[in-house]
Amino acid sequence: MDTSRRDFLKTAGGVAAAASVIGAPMVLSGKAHAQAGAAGALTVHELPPLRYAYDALEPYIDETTMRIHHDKHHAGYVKGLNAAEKALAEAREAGDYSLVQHWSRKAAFTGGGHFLHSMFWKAMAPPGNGGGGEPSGMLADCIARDFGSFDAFKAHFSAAAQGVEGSGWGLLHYRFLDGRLAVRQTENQHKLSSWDTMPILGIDVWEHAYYLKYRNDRGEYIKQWWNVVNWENVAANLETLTGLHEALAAVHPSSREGS
Ligand code: MN3
Repeated sequence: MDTSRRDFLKTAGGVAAAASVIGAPMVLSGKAHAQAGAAGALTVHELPPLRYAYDALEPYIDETTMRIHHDKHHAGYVKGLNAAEKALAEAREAGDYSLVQHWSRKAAFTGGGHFLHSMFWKAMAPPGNGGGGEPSGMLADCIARDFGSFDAFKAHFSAAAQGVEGSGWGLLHYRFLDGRLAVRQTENQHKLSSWDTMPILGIDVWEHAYYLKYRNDRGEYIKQWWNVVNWENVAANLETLTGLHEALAAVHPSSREGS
């Protein structure tokens, strides 16, 4: 990688690319970053709007579930994350860290929820109009390389999602260590996290994601969800992360030892 590209990735461009994975507001432009650093101002997290109508994923995901899920659950995580970060800022100001464990846990839970839901909405599209089908290009090649076939990947991912104990997510990660894809689970929004990966696709398997339509049949929900997966978005996420690979490997030197 040439120097100019590396510098680009280290500064605003790299942050913009990382933010684009989940469609979060671009809060770290150079200017905003300088202001935040100088004044100690906090990011105000906001609920990202859906890119399609609430009923656009019918018949696979029903309108009522989408309304409650986006407008209530996701909004709640955004509110909770803002509250947690505010409380931690106030703790610093007061020099009182008696509740630091509580608010750190809240920040991880609500921050995980905000991140994963932001990714989730973008990784779905109306069936037959961006949703469903199979991936192509580099994403398809990586899936074939790392799972053997698309069908084998689907089976592995579905089983991981089905097997989440309680509330959580089935996730497809990009791993910075070796540039491979890996299927993982997370419990709640953050537990079982690893530090060498970043998700590019996830299915929410909390009961609030499917119970109104599928009742207790999580397996049927997972089976039907494939009809709304937006592979173009997943491919864009992969492309963004592969573009950041060298910069991220530089941050974590162990990932370079084998290369
Ligand atoms: Mn959810």
